[in-house]
Amino acid sequence: MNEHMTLGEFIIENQSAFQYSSGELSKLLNGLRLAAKMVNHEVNKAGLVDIIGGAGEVNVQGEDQQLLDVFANDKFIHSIIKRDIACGIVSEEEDEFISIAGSDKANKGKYVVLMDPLDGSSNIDVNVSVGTIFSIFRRVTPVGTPVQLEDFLQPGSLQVAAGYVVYGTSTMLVYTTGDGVNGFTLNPAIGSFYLSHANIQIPKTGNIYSVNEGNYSHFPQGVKDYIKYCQKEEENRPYSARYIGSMVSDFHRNMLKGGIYMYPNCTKNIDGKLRLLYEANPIAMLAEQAGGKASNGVQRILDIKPTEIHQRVPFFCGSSEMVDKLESFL
Ligand code: AHM
Ligand code: MG
Repeated sequence: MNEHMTLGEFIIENQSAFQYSSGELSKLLNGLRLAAKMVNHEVNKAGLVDIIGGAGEVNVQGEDQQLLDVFANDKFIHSIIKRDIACGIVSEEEDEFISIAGSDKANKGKYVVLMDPLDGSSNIDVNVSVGTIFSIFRRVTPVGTPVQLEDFLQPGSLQVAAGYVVYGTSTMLVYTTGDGVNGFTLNPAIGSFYLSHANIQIPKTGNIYSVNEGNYSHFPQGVKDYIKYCQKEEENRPYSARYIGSMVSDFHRNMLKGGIYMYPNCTKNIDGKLRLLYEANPIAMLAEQAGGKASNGVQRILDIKPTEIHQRVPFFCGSSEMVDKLESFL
C-alpha cells in the first residue's frame, strides 16, 4: 500500500470493495473528513480564542454544553447535509433526530449518520485530547420517504461504516467500512490526512486497564473482582492503569497497545454512562474489525437492538482475551 496515500485517495480506491458501492458512502465519508479538519482547526486554537467554556445550555443528557461541542455539532451537521447523501442524523447534542429534508418531505438519501461530535469535551479546557465518533447505517424505510425513528434504531451489527477522529498530539481519523480498520494522520501544514496506520490489529491481550476507578465502590461485584485481578502480582500482572477520560483517546491507545476500556453500570449510572448508538456501537465495530471485542458484560454490543436514540449501555471493549476474562467475572 502506498505510504503517501491520502484519505481522499484511499476512500476512492477502496470504494469498489464496499458491498453497496455506488460512490455515495464515499461522498459522505469525505464530508466527515472535511468537518473533522474544521473542528481540528478550532480545537487547536482553544485557549487563544474565546471558544473554551460553557455555551450556557444543557443538552438532553443533562450535561453542560461546551462552546466547542456546539461548534463541532454545527460543522458536522452542515457538512453531512451539504453532501445530500444522508436522510437523517442523530447527534449527542440534539434531543430529537434530524430529518434532513424536513419531517414531512420525501428524502432521497440512503444513509443515516449517528454521532458524538465532540466526545470528552470536558477535557478541552485543560488541553487534553478529545474526539468525534460516528456511525453510519443504510436506512430501513424506503428511499424517497421521510426518515423514521426505526432507521436509527438498528443493531450495531448492521452498521456500514464507523469511525472516530482523535484530536490529540496529532490528529487522526480512524475508520472502517467492514473490511478492516485504517488510520490516517493529519499533516497540518498541508491540511491532508495521510494513511499512517494500515490494517490496524488490536493485540489479543495487553497490560492496560482503563476505568474511572473513582467509582469503584459503586461497581458491580464482578467488575470489582476483575479490577483486583488486574492489580494482582502474578504472571504478567499487575497491569497498568491508564484513564484519560476521553473514550476515543483511551480506546485508541488500547487498540494500538492492547488493553481493555471499561465503563460499567454502577449505582450512580444504573445503565452505564456511554450511549449505545453513537459511542458504544461505532467503537465496538472498530474493535471487532481490528480483531478485538466489545460487550455489555453479558452480550455482544453489536447484537443489542436499541429502543431509544440516547440510550446508555455498560461498555467493556478492547483486546479479545481481556474482554473474555472480564466477562468470566460477571
Ligand atoms: P461525553 O460524551 O459527555 O464527553 O461523555 C463521554 C466520556 C467518555 O469519553 C469518557 O470515557 C467518559 O465520558 C468519562 O466519564 P467519567 O468522567 O465519568 O469517567
Ligand atoms: Mg460523548
